[in-house]
Amino acid sequence: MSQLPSSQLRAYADAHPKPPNIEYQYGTAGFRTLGSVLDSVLFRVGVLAGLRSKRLEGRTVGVMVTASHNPEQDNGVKLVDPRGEMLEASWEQYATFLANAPTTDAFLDVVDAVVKNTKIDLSRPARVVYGRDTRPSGAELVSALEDGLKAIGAETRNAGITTTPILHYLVRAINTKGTAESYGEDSEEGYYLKLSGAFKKLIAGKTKPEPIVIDCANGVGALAAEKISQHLGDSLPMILENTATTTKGALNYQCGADFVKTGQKLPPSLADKLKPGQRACSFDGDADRLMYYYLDERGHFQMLDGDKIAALVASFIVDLVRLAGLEKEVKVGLIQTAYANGASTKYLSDRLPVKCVSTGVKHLHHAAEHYQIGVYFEANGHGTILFSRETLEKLSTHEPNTPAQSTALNHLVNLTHLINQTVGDAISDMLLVEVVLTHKSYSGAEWNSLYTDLPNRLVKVVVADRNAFKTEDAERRLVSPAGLQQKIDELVRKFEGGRSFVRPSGTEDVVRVYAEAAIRAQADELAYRVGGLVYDEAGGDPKGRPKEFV
Ligand code: G16
Repeated sequence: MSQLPSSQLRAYADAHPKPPNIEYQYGTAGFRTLGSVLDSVLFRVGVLAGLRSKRLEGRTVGVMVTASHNPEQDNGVKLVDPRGEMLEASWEQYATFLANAPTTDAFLDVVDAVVKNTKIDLSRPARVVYGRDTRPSGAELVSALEDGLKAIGAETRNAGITTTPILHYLVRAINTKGTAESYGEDSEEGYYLKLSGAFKKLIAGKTKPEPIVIDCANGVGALAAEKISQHLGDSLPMILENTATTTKGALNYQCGADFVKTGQKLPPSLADKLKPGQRACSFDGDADRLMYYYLDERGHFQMLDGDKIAALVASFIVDLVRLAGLEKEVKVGLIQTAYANGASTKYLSDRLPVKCVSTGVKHLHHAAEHYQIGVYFEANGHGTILFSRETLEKLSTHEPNTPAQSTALNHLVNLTHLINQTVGDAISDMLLVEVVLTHKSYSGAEWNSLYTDLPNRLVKVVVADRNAFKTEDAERRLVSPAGLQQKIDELVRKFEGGRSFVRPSGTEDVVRVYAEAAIRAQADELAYRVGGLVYDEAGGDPKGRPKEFV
Protein backbone atom coordinates (compact mmCIF):
# COMPACT_ATOMS: atom_id res chain seq x y z
CA MET A 1 0.00 0.00 0.00
CA SER A 2 1.56 3.30 -1.03
CA GLN A 3 -1.69 5.26 -0.87
CA LEU A 4 -4.53 5.28 1.59
CA PRO A 5 -7.18 2.63 0.76
CA SER A 6 -9.77 5.41 0.58
CA SER A 7 -12.78 3.48 -0.74
CA GLN A 8 -12.20 0.70 1.79
CA LEU A 9 -11.86 3.24 4.60
CA ARG A 10 -15.00 5.01 3.43
CA ALA A 11 -17.09 1.85 3.27
CA TYR A 12 -16.10 0.79 6.79
CA ALA A 13 -16.40 4.33 8.19
CA ASP A 14 -19.94 4.62 6.88
CA ALA A 15 -20.84 1.61 9.03
CA HIS A 16 -19.56 3.38 12.17
CA PRO A 17 -20.98 6.94 12.05
CA LYS A 18 -20.12 9.42 14.76
CA PRO A 19 -23.13 10.28 16.92
CA PRO A 20 -23.95 13.99 16.71
CA ASN A 21 -23.54 16.32 19.72
CA ILE A 22 -20.81 14.32 21.44
CA GLU A 23 -17.34 15.73 21.89
CA TYR A 24 -14.71 13.07 22.60
CA GLN A 25 -11.39 13.68 24.26
CA TYR A 26 -8.28 11.52 24.50
CA GLY A 27 -7.76 12.15 28.23
CA THR A 28 -5.73 10.86 31.17
CA ALA A 29 -6.01 7.29 29.98
CA GLY A 30 -7.36 7.46 26.44
CA PHE A 31 -11.04 7.84 25.52
CA ARG A 32 -13.43 7.03 28.31
CA THR A 33 -17.20 7.49 28.49
CA LEU A 34 -20.42 5.45 28.25
CA GLY A 35 -19.74 2.23 26.31
CA SER A 36 -22.92 2.80 24.28
CA VAL A 37 -21.48 5.86 22.49
CA LEU A 38 -18.02 4.55 21.66
CA ASP A 39 -18.59 2.53 18.46
CA SER A 40 -17.25 5.18 16.05
CA VAL A 41 -14.36 5.96 18.40
CA LEU A 42 -13.24 2.33 18.47
CA PHE A 43 -13.39 2.08 14.69
CA ARG A 44 -11.32 5.23 14.32
CA VAL A 45 -8.82 4.18 16.97
CA GLY A 46 -8.31 0.99 14.92
CA VAL A 47 -7.35 3.11 11.92
CA LEU A 48 -5.11 5.32 14.06
CA ALA A 49 -3.36 2.31 15.60
CA GLY A 50 -2.55 1.07 12.10
CA LEU A 51 -1.17 4.49 11.13
CA ARG A 52 0.90 4.68 14.32
CA SER A 53 2.44 1.29 13.60
CA LYS A 54 3.23 2.28 10.01
CA ARG A 55 4.84 5.47 11.33
CA LEU A 56 7.00 3.29 13.57
CA GLU A 57 8.06 1.11 10.64
CA GLY A 58 5.77 -1.76 11.42
CA ARG A 59 6.61 -2.12 15.09
CA THR A 60 3.65 -3.54 16.96
CA VAL A 61 1.43 -1.12 18.85
CA GLY A 62 -1.24 -2.10 21.38
CA VAL A 63 -4.88 -1.19 21.88
CA MET A 64 -6.61 -1.84 25.20
CA VAL A 65 -10.39 -1.64 25.50
CA THR A 66 -11.19 -0.84 29.13
CA ALA A 67 -12.62 1.78 31.44
CA SER A 68 -10.58 0.46 34.34
CA HIS A 69 -11.97 1.75 37.66
CA ASN A 70 -15.04 3.41 36.09
CA PRO A 71 -18.54 1.95 36.48
CA GLU A 72 -19.51 -1.06 34.39
CA GLN A 73 -21.57 0.89 31.83
CA ASP A 74 -18.51 2.98 30.90
CA ASN A 75 -15.87 1.78 28.53
CA GLY A 76 -12.81 3.22 26.90
CA VAL A 77 -9.80 2.66 24.75
CA LYS A 78 -6.16 3.58 24.88
CA LEU A 79 -3.15 3.07 22.64
CA VAL A 80 0.12 1.51 23.74
CA ASP A 81 3.43 2.40 22.08
CA PRO A 82 6.02 -0.25 21.12
CA ARG A 83 8.00 -0.31 24.37
CA GLY A 84 4.75 -0.91 26.24
CA GLU A 85 4.41 2.70 27.34
CA MET A 86 1.45 5.03 26.80
CA LEU A 87 0.92 6.63 23.38
CA GLU A 88 3.34 9.49 22.65
CA ALA A 89 1.63 12.68 23.83
CA SER A 90 1.91 14.46 20.47
CA TRP A 91 -0.38 11.80 18.92
CA GLU A 92 -3.18 12.30 21.45
CA GLN A 93 -4.41 15.30 19.46
CA TYR A 94 -4.70 13.15 16.30
CA ALA A 95 -6.80 10.69 18.25
CA THR A 96 -9.07 13.51 19.44
CA PHE A 97 -9.35 15.05 15.93
CA LEU A 98 -10.15 11.68 14.36
CA ALA A 99 -12.76 10.84 16.97
CA ASN A 100 -14.55 14.16 16.50
CA ALA A 101 -14.68 14.33 12.70
CA PRO A 102 -18.45 14.73 12.17
CA THR A 103 -18.81 12.84 8.87
CA THR A 104 -17.04 10.14 6.87
CA ASP A 105 -15.63 12.80 4.51
CA ALA A 106 -14.29 14.80 7.43
CA PHE A 107 -12.83 11.63 8.94
CA LEU A 108 -11.03 10.79 5.68
CA ASP A 109 -9.64 14.33 5.56
CA VAL A 110 -8.23 13.96 9.08
CA VAL A 111 -6.69 10.57 8.21
CA ASP A 112 -5.04 12.20 5.22
CA ALA A 113 -3.78 15.10 7.34
CA VAL A 114 -2.30 12.72 9.94
CA VAL A 115 -0.45 10.82 7.19
CA LYS A 116 0.98 14.05 5.78
CA ASN A 117 1.76 15.74 9.11
CA THR A 118 3.57 12.78 10.55
CA LYS A 119 5.17 11.77 7.22
CA ILE A 120 3.89 8.22 7.26
CA ASP A 121 5.31 5.84 4.67
CA LEU A 122 2.13 3.94 3.79
CA SER A 123 4.08 1.07 2.22
CA ARG A 124 5.19 0.04 5.73
CA PRO A 125 3.28 -2.76 7.43
CA ALA A 126 0.88 -2.08 10.31
CA ARG A 127 0.89 -4.50 13.26
CA VAL A 128 -1.49 -4.23 16.18
CA VAL A 129 -2.19 -6.39 19.25
CA TYR A 130 -5.39 -5.71 21.17
CA GLY A 131 -7.24 -6.89 24.23
CA ARG A 132 -10.20 -5.99 26.41
CA ASP A 133 -11.45 -6.27 29.96
CA THR A 134 -14.62 -8.11 31.05
CA ARG A 135 -17.14 -5.28 30.45
CA PRO A 136 -20.36 -6.38 28.71
CA SER A 137 -19.89 -3.70 26.01
CA GLY A 138 -16.37 -4.97 25.24
CA ALA A 139 -17.17 -7.56 22.56
CA GLU A 140 -19.08 -5.17 20.28
CA LEU A 141 -16.52 -2.44 20.73
CA VAL A 142 -13.74 -4.85 19.81
CA SER A 143 -15.55 -5.70 16.62
CA ALA A 144 -15.71 -1.98 15.74
CA LEU A 145 -11.98 -1.79 16.45
CA GLU A 146 -11.39 -4.79 14.20
CA ASP A 147 -13.23 -3.02 11.36
CA GLY A 148 -10.85 -0.08 11.76
CA LEU A 149 -7.85 -2.41 11.68
CA LYS A 150 -9.19 -4.17 8.56
CA ALA A 151 -9.91 -0.83 6.89
CA ILE A 152 -6.27 0.27 7.25
CA GLY A 153 -4.98 -3.22 6.38
CA ALA A 154 -3.27 -4.03 9.70
CA GLU A 155 -1.89 -7.43 10.67
CA THR A 156 -3.55 -8.18 13.99
CA ARG A 157 -3.29 -10.32 17.06
CA ASN A 158 -6.21 -10.64 19.45
CA ALA A 159 -5.02 -11.02 23.05
CA GLY A 160 -8.62 -11.65 24.14
CA ILE A 161 -9.88 -10.81 27.61
CA THR A 162 -6.85 -9.76 29.61
CA THR A 163 -5.54 -7.18 32.05
CA THR A 164 -4.22 -3.83 30.91
CA PRO A 165 -0.71 -4.57 32.24
CA ILE A 166 -0.59 -7.92 30.43
CA LEU A 167 -1.46 -6.16 27.17
CA HIS A 168 1.37 -3.66 27.81
CA TYR A 169 3.69 -6.59 28.58
CA LEU A 170 2.73 -8.31 25.32
CA VAL A 171 3.44 -5.21 23.24
CA ARG A 172 6.97 -4.93 24.65
CA ALA A 173 7.60 -8.69 24.48
CA ILE A 174 6.53 -8.84 20.81
CA ASN A 175 8.74 -5.89 19.87
CA THR A 176 11.82 -7.15 21.71
CA LYS A 177 11.47 -10.80 20.71
CA GLY A 178 14.80 -12.35 19.71
CA THR A 179 16.79 -9.23 20.68
CA ALA A 180 19.26 -8.63 23.51
CA GLU A 181 16.50 -6.65 25.24
CA SER A 182 13.95 -9.48 25.14
CA TYR A 183 11.22 -8.69 27.67
CA GLY A 184 10.00 -12.28 27.95
CA GLU A 185 7.99 -14.82 25.99
CA ASP A 186 5.31 -12.96 24.01
CA SER A 187 2.31 -14.72 25.51
CA GLU A 188 0.15 -14.44 28.60
CA GLU A 189 1.74 -17.65 29.83
CA GLY A 190 5.16 -16.02 29.33
CA TYR A 191 4.05 -13.20 31.63
CA TYR A 192 2.98 -15.62 34.39
CA LEU A 193 6.19 -17.61 34.07
CA LYS A 194 8.39 -14.51 34.20
CA LEU A 195 6.73 -13.00 37.28
CA SER A 196 6.23 -16.21 39.23
CA GLY A 197 9.81 -17.38 38.47
CA ALA A 198 11.29 -14.11 39.75
CA PHE A 199 9.03 -14.15 42.83
CA LYS A 200 10.10 -17.66 43.82
CA LYS A 201 13.79 -16.72 43.52
CA LEU A 202 13.28 -13.60 45.60
CA ILE A 203 11.64 -15.37 48.51
CA ALA A 204 13.76 -18.54 48.38
CA GLY A 205 14.92 -19.50 51.87
CA LYS A 206 12.53 -17.06 53.58
CA THR A 207 9.48 -17.86 55.70
CA LYS A 208 6.54 -18.43 53.35
CA PRO A 209 3.93 -15.65 53.46
CA GLU A 210 0.55 -16.26 55.13
CA PRO A 211 -2.36 -16.34 52.63
CA ILE A 212 -3.31 -12.98 51.19
CA VAL A 213 -6.94 -12.00 50.55
CA ILE A 214 -7.39 -10.39 47.13
CA ASP A 215 -10.47 -8.35 46.16
CA CYS A 216 -10.49 -8.74 42.36
CA ALA A 217 -13.15 -6.02 41.80
CA ASN A 218 -15.23 -8.66 39.93
CA GLY A 219 -12.99 -7.86 36.97
CA VAL A 220 -10.41 -9.39 34.71
CA GLY A 221 -7.85 -9.40 37.54
CA ALA A 222 -9.76 -12.40 38.95
CA LEU A 223 -8.89 -14.47 35.87
CA ALA A 224 -5.24 -13.41 35.89
CA ALA A 225 -4.87 -13.91 39.65
CA GLU A 226 -6.30 -17.41 39.33
CA LYS A 227 -3.76 -18.26 36.62
CA ILE A 228 -0.71 -16.82 38.36
CA SER A 229 -1.79 -18.50 41.57
CA GLN A 230 -1.39 -21.86 39.81
CA HIS A 231 2.20 -20.92 38.95
CA LEU A 232 2.99 -19.62 42.42
CA GLY A 233 1.55 -22.59 44.29
CA ASP A 234 2.28 -22.43 48.00
CA SER A 235 5.00 -19.79 47.53
CA LEU A 236 2.12 -17.30 47.86
CA PRO A 237 -1.26 -18.72 48.93
CA MET A 238 -4.09 -16.49 47.69
CA ILE A 239 -7.73 -16.21 48.74
CA LEU A 240 -9.55 -14.68 45.78
CA GLU A 241 -12.69 -12.63 46.51
CA ASN A 242 -15.04 -10.64 44.24
CA THR A 243 -14.41 -12.88 41.26
CA ALA A 244 -17.90 -12.61 39.68
CA THR A 245 -16.67 -11.55 36.24
CA THR A 246 -19.92 -12.45 34.47
CA THR A 247 -22.45 -11.10 36.99
CA LYS A 248 -24.14 -8.03 35.53
CA GLY A 249 -23.48 -4.85 37.46
CA ALA A 250 -20.83 -6.39 39.73
CA LEU A 251 -17.69 -4.86 38.19
CA ASN A 252 -16.10 -2.30 40.55
CA TYR A 253 -19.38 -2.15 42.49
CA GLN A 254 -18.73 -1.72 46.22
CA CYS A 255 -15.31 -3.22 45.71
CA GLY A 256 -12.01 -2.62 43.96
CA ALA A 257 -9.06 -0.29 44.54
CA ASP A 258 -10.91 2.94 43.73
CA PHE A 259 -13.81 2.09 46.07
CA VAL A 260 -11.34 1.41 48.88
CA LYS A 261 -9.18 4.48 48.27
CA THR A 262 -12.00 6.96 47.78
CA GLY A 263 -14.19 5.68 50.62
CA GLN A 264 -11.21 4.77 52.86
CA LYS A 265 -13.09 1.63 53.80
CA LEU A 266 -13.29 -2.12 53.34
CA PRO A 267 -15.37 -3.59 50.51
CA PRO A 268 -18.52 -4.73 52.38
CA SER A 269 -18.13 -8.23 50.92
CA LEU A 270 -14.91 -8.67 52.95
CA ALA A 271 -16.37 -7.46 56.25
CA ASP A 272 -17.08 -10.93 57.63
CA LYS A 273 -14.09 -12.59 56.03
CA LEU A 274 -11.06 -10.58 57.06
CA LYS A 275 -9.44 -11.44 60.37
CA PRO A 276 -7.54 -8.79 62.35
CA GLY A 277 -3.96 -8.56 61.11
CA GLN A 278 -4.62 -10.49 57.88
CA ARG A 279 -3.17 -8.84 54.77
CA ALA A 280 -5.63 -7.95 52.03
CA CYS A 281 -5.52 -5.97 48.82
CA SER A 282 -7.84 -4.72 46.09
CA PHE A 283 -7.24 -4.58 42.32
CA ASP A 284 -9.25 -2.29 40.07
CA GLY A 285 -11.35 -3.32 37.05
CA ASP A 286 -8.42 -3.89 34.70
CA ALA A 287 -5.87 -4.82 37.38
CA ASP A 288 -3.47 -1.93 36.99
CA ARG A 289 -4.01 -0.45 40.46
CA LEU A 290 -3.37 -1.92 43.87
CA MET A 291 -4.53 -0.95 47.35
CA TYR A 292 -3.44 -2.84 50.49
CA TYR A 293 -5.18 -2.83 53.88
CA TYR A 294 -5.77 -4.78 57.09
CA LEU A 295 -7.92 -4.62 60.21
CA ASP A 296 -6.00 -3.68 63.33
CA GLU A 297 -6.44 -5.52 66.63
CA ARG A 298 -9.47 -3.33 67.42
CA GLY A 299 -10.99 -4.30 64.09
CA HIS A 300 -10.39 -0.83 62.60
CA PHE A 301 -9.70 -0.54 58.88
CA GLN A 302 -6.14 0.55 58.05
CA MET A 303 -5.30 1.47 54.47
CA LEU A 304 -1.91 1.09 52.81
CA ASP A 305 -2.28 3.09 49.61
CA GLY A 306 0.01 3.91 46.69
CA ASP A 307 2.04 6.31 48.85
CA LYS A 308 2.61 3.63 51.48
CA ILE A 309 3.56 1.16 48.73
CA ALA A 310 6.03 3.73 47.35
CA ALA A 311 7.54 4.25 50.80
CA LEU A 312 7.95 0.52 51.32
CA VAL A 313 9.41 -0.41 47.96
CA ALA A 314 11.51 2.71 47.33
CA SER A 315 13.27 2.30 50.69
CA PHE A 316 13.87 -1.38 49.90
CA ILE A 317 15.43 -0.55 46.52
CA VAL A 318 17.58 2.24 47.97
CA ASP A 319 18.88 -0.22 50.61
CA LEU A 320 19.62 -2.90 48.01
CA VAL A 321 21.49 -0.44 45.78
CA ARG A 322 23.61 0.57 48.77
CA LEU A 323 24.19 -3.04 49.87
CA ALA A 324 25.25 -3.94 46.33
CA GLY A 325 27.87 -1.16 46.46
CA LEU A 326 26.22 0.79 43.65
CA GLU A 327 24.98 3.90 45.43
CA LYS A 328 27.49 6.18 43.67
CA GLU A 329 26.51 5.01 40.19
CA VAL A 330 22.80 4.24 40.48
CA LYS A 331 20.57 7.09 41.59
CA VAL A 332 17.05 6.22 42.70
CA GLY A 333 14.30 8.86 42.36
CA LEU A 334 10.61 8.93 43.22
CA ILE A 335 7.73 10.53 41.34
CA GLN A 336 4.40 11.44 42.95
CA THR A 337 1.39 13.62 42.14
CA ALA A 338 -0.41 16.30 44.12
CA TYR A 339 -2.58 13.54 45.64
CA ALA A 340 0.42 12.15 47.54
CA ASN A 341 -0.16 12.46 51.25
CA GLY A 342 2.01 15.26 52.70
CA ALA A 343 3.38 12.85 55.30
CA SER A 344 4.57 10.45 52.59
CA THR A 345 6.35 13.20 50.70
CA LYS A 346 8.11 14.26 53.89
CA TYR A 347 9.10 10.67 54.77
CA LEU A 348 10.38 9.92 51.28
CA SER A 349 12.15 13.26 50.70
CA ASP A 350 14.48 12.40 53.59
CA ARG A 351 15.55 9.26 51.72
CA LEU A 352 15.64 10.07 48.00
CA PRO A 353 14.84 12.83 45.49
CA VAL A 354 11.07 13.31 45.10
CA LYS A 355 9.35 15.08 42.19
CA CYS A 356 5.68 16.02 41.75
CA VAL A 357 4.00 15.84 38.31
CA SER A 358 0.45 16.00 36.91
CA THR A 359 -1.97 13.10 37.39
CA GLY A 360 -1.77 10.34 34.80
CA VAL A 361 0.61 7.45 34.52
CA LYS A 362 2.01 8.89 31.32
CA HIS A 363 3.37 11.92 33.20
CA LEU A 364 4.82 9.87 36.04
CA HIS A 365 6.33 7.31 33.69
CA HIS A 366 8.18 9.92 31.64
CA ALA A 367 9.48 11.68 34.74
CA ALA A 368 10.69 8.36 36.18
CA GLU A 369 12.72 7.72 33.03
CA HIS A 370 15.10 10.49 34.10
CA TYR A 371 16.52 8.38 36.92
CA GLN A 372 18.71 5.27 36.82
CA ILE A 373 15.97 3.68 38.89
CA GLY A 374 12.72 5.65 38.83
CA VAL A 375 9.99 4.67 41.27
CA TYR A 376 6.55 6.14 40.60
CA PHE A 377 3.28 5.67 42.41
CA GLU A 378 0.04 7.58 42.45
CA ALA A 379 -1.76 7.60 45.80
CA ASN A 380 -4.56 5.63 44.08
CA GLY A 381 -2.23 2.63 43.80
CA HIS A 382 -1.09 3.01 40.22
CA GLY A 383 2.65 2.72 39.80
CA THR A 384 5.78 0.78 39.00
CA ILE A 385 9.57 1.00 38.96
CA LEU A 386 11.71 1.69 35.90
CA PHE A 387 15.31 0.53 35.50
CA SER A 388 17.16 2.47 32.81
CA ARG A 389 18.99 0.59 30.07
CA GLU A 390 22.38 1.54 31.57
CA THR A 391 21.24 0.34 35.00
CA LEU A 392 20.19 -3.04 33.59
CA GLU A 393 23.60 -3.31 31.96
CA LYS A 394 25.38 -2.30 35.15
CA LEU A 395 23.46 -4.89 37.17
CA SER A 396 24.46 -7.63 34.76
CA THR A 397 28.16 -6.67 34.59
CA HIS A 398 28.93 -5.35 38.10
CA GLU A 399 31.45 -7.50 40.01
CA PRO A 400 30.47 -7.79 43.68
CA ASN A 401 33.27 -7.66 46.25
CA THR A 402 31.54 -9.53 49.06
CA PRO A 403 28.87 -12.24 49.43
CA ALA A 404 26.51 -9.58 50.84
CA GLN A 405 27.00 -7.42 47.73
CA SER A 406 26.42 -10.45 45.54
CA THR A 407 23.12 -11.26 47.30
CA ALA A 408 21.88 -7.68 47.00
CA LEU A 409 22.85 -7.59 43.33
CA ASN A 410 20.98 -10.83 42.67
CA HIS A 411 17.89 -9.47 44.37
CA LEU A 412 18.03 -6.34 42.20
CA VAL A 413 18.36 -8.44 39.04
CA ASN A 414 15.39 -10.60 40.06
CA LEU A 415 13.37 -7.48 40.84
CA THR A 416 13.93 -6.24 37.27
CA HIS A 417 12.10 -9.43 36.15
CA LEU A 418 9.38 -9.29 38.79
CA ILE A 419 8.43 -5.69 38.12
CA ASN A 420 6.34 -4.95 35.04
CA GLN A 421 8.25 -1.91 33.87
CA THR A 422 5.80 -1.00 31.13
CA VAL A 423 3.01 0.32 33.36
CA GLY A 424 1.42 0.00 36.82
CA ASP A 425 0.43 -3.62 37.36
CA ALA A 426 -1.63 -4.80 40.36
CA ILE A 427 -0.33 -8.37 40.20
CA SER A 428 3.33 -7.48 39.73
CA ASP A 429 3.11 -4.74 42.38
CA MET A 430 1.42 -7.13 44.81
CA LEU A 431 4.22 -9.65 44.35
CA LEU A 432 6.76 -6.87 44.88
CA VAL A 433 5.09 -5.80 48.13
CA GLU A 434 4.96 -9.43 49.27
CA VAL A 435 8.70 -9.79 48.58
CA VAL A 436 9.53 -6.70 50.64
CA LEU A 437 7.24 -7.71 53.52
CA THR A 438 8.81 -11.18 53.52
CA HIS A 439 12.37 -9.83 53.49
CA LYS A 440 11.66 -7.37 56.26
CA SER A 441 9.36 -9.72 58.21
CA TYR A 442 6.89 -6.84 58.34
CA SER A 443 3.25 -7.19 59.35
CA GLY A 444 0.76 -4.70 57.91
CA ALA A 445 0.99 -2.71 61.15
CA GLU A 446 4.79 -2.47 60.95
CA TRP A 447 4.59 -1.34 57.35
CA ASN A 448 1.89 1.18 58.27
CA SER A 449 4.07 2.66 61.00
CA LEU A 450 6.70 3.93 58.52
CA TYR A 451 4.84 7.23 58.77
CA THR A 452 1.38 8.40 59.80
CA ASP A 453 -0.87 9.67 57.04
CA LEU A 454 -2.28 13.16 57.36
CA PRO A 455 -6.08 12.80 57.39
CA ASN A 456 -7.38 13.49 53.91
CA ARG A 457 -10.58 13.43 51.90
CA LEU A 458 -11.35 13.20 48.19
CA VAL A 459 -14.71 14.37 46.81
CA LYS A 460 -16.18 14.57 43.33
CA VAL A 461 -18.28 17.48 42.11
CA VAL A 462 -20.42 17.28 38.97
CA VAL A 463 -20.31 20.65 37.20
CA ALA A 464 -21.73 22.06 33.98
CA ASP A 465 -18.34 22.03 32.20
CA ARG A 466 -15.30 20.45 33.78
CA ASN A 467 -13.14 21.85 30.95
CA ALA A 468 -13.66 25.30 32.49
CA PHE A 469 -11.19 24.14 35.18
CA LYS A 470 -7.58 24.76 34.20
CA THR A 471 -4.60 24.12 36.43
CA GLU A 472 -0.87 24.86 36.75
CA ASP A 473 2.04 23.83 38.97
CA ALA A 474 1.48 20.06 38.53
CA GLU A 475 -2.26 20.61 39.06
CA ARG A 476 -1.76 22.10 42.50
CA ARG A 477 -3.30 25.46 41.57
CA LEU A 478 -6.27 26.58 39.48
CA VAL A 479 -5.84 29.30 36.87
CA SER A 480 -9.50 29.19 35.86
CA PRO A 481 -12.32 29.81 36.73
CA ALA A 482 -10.82 33.21 37.59
CA GLY A 483 -10.71 34.02 41.29
CA LEU A 484 -11.55 30.54 42.56
CA GLN A 485 -7.99 29.68 43.61
CA GLN A 486 -7.84 32.81 45.81
CA LYS A 487 -11.03 31.70 47.56
CA ILE A 488 -9.58 28.23 48.11
CA ASP A 489 -6.36 29.76 49.49
CA GLU A 490 -8.32 31.87 51.98
CA LEU A 491 -10.26 28.83 53.15
CA VAL A 492 -7.17 26.61 53.42
CA ARG A 493 -5.44 29.15 55.66
CA LYS A 494 -8.15 28.63 58.29
CA PHE A 495 -7.27 24.92 58.69
CA GLU A 496 -4.25 23.70 60.62
CA GLY A 497 -1.94 21.77 58.28
CA GLY A 498 -4.47 22.45 55.54
CA ARG A 499 -3.80 21.71 51.86
CA SER A 500 -6.34 21.43 49.09
CA PHE A 501 -6.45 21.42 45.31
CA VAL A 502 -9.03 21.12 42.58
CA ARG A 503 -8.63 19.52 39.13
CA PRO A 504 -10.86 18.20 36.38
CA SER A 505 -10.84 14.41 36.06
CA GLY A 506 -9.55 13.01 32.80
CA THR A 507 -11.53 9.79 33.12
CA GLU A 508 -14.90 10.80 34.59
CA ASP A 509 -17.16 13.77 33.96
CA VAL A 510 -16.42 15.35 37.34
CA VAL A 511 -14.13 17.79 39.08
CA ARG A 512 -12.04 16.26 41.87
CA VAL A 513 -11.33 18.00 45.16
CA TYR A 514 -8.57 16.82 47.49
CA ALA A 515 -8.00 18.13 51.00
CA GLU A 516 -5.81 17.23 53.94
CA ALA A 517 -5.50 18.73 57.41
CA ALA A 518 -4.03 17.94 60.80
CA ILE A 519 -7.20 16.24 62.07
CA ARG A 520 -9.82 14.07 60.36
CA ALA A 521 -12.88 16.29 60.95
CA GLN A 522 -10.97 19.28 59.53
CA ALA A 523 -9.83 17.39 56.43
CA ASP A 524 -13.44 16.40 55.77
CA GLU A 525 -14.74 19.89 56.38
CA LEU A 526 -12.09 21.47 54.17
CA ALA A 527 -12.85 19.05 51.31
CA TYR A 528 -16.60 19.66 51.49
CA ARG A 529 -16.20 23.41 51.78
CA VAL A 530 -13.82 23.59 48.81
CA GLY A 531 -16.27 21.30 46.99
CA GLY A 532 -19.01 23.80 47.85
CA LEU A 533 -16.95 26.65 46.37
CA VAL A 534 -16.43 24.65 43.18
CA TYR A 535 -20.12 23.85 43.02
CA ASP A 536 -21.22 27.42 43.56
CA GLU A 537 -18.69 28.93 41.15
CA ALA A 538 -19.21 26.50 38.32
CA GLY A 539 -22.92 25.96 38.06
CA GLY A 540 -23.00 22.58 39.70
CA ASP A 541 -25.57 19.98 38.79
CA PRO A 542 -27.88 19.52 41.82
CA LYS A 543 -27.37 15.76 41.45
CA GLY A 544 -23.63 16.28 41.75
CA ARG A 545 -23.64 18.11 45.07
CA PRO A 546 -22.20 15.62 47.57
CA LYS A 547 -24.76 15.07 50.32
CA GLU A 548 -22.34 16.25 52.97
CA PHE A 549 -22.68 19.85 51.79
CA VAL A 550 -26.31 19.91 50.71
C1 G16 B 1 -6.32 6.45 35.09
C2 G16 B 1 -4.89 6.90 34.92
C3 G16 B 1 -4.30 7.25 36.27
C4 G16 B 1 -5.16 8.29 36.96
C5 G16 B 1 -6.61 7.83 37.01
C6 G16 B 1 -7.54 8.90 37.51
O1 G16 B 1 -6.34 5.30 35.89
O2 G16 B 1 -4.17 5.88 34.28
O3 G16 B 1 -3.00 7.71 36.08
O4 G16 B 1 -4.71 8.53 38.24
O5 G16 B 1 -7.06 7.46 35.73
O6 G16 B 1 -7.45 10.00 36.66
P1 G16 B 1 -8.43 11.23 36.74
O7 G16 B 1 -8.33 11.75 38.15
O8 G16 B 1 -7.90 12.18 35.72
O9 G16 B 1 -9.82 10.72 36.46
P2 G16 B 1 -7.21 4.04 35.52
O10 G16 B 1 -6.82 3.02 36.55
O11 G16 B 1 -8.63 4.47 35.60
O12 G16 B 1 -6.78 3.70 34.13
